[in-house]
Amino acid sequence: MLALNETGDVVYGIHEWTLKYSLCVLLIIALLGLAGCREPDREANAQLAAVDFEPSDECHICGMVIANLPGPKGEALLADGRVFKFCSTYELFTWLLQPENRHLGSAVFVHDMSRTDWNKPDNDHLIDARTASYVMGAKVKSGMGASLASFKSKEDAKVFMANNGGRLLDYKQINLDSLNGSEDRSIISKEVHSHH
Ligand code: CU1
Repeated sequence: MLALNETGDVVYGIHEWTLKYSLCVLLIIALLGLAGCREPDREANAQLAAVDFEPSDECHICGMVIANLPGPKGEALLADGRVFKFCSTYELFTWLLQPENRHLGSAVFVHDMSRTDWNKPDNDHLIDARTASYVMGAKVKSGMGASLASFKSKEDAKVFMANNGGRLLDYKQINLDSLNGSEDRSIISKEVHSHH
């Protein structure tokens, strides 16, 4: 409903304004609704994004500067927003598998070592730890504990294993027994500790 005022300008009738206002309100409600829907997702752990490792980050367990150590790293994100970072996948799992922490990790990330430099794993290659494949006890230098190399693809894990030894595990097969059962643990731990 358009009309001309005395000076000849087009003015909107009240109905146009009401309609536009109503559309705006509807749009805002729709956007709020979408935002509201995302919240339960986050808590249910679907869509948390990996958090970058920073050069000064220290390991939640051993306190060492994570960037100074070779091999894949791990991090656990909690529903309440806390982020725990670890100097090695081994220490991530050691923490994750403690009875009191078992249900805390809302999202867990590790490096895909087929895509990044072993000595300086890159933030761009953090992957969901729960669907990753692992090679335990390979003959490579890692952060604290046994080397537990993580890969997005099982095929890449097998190639790595063929070159470096170790045995293939998936996420669910990693438990405190498999962590403690690695023959290489004592050797590699000594090697890392001797740098102190
Ligand atoms: Cu550590």
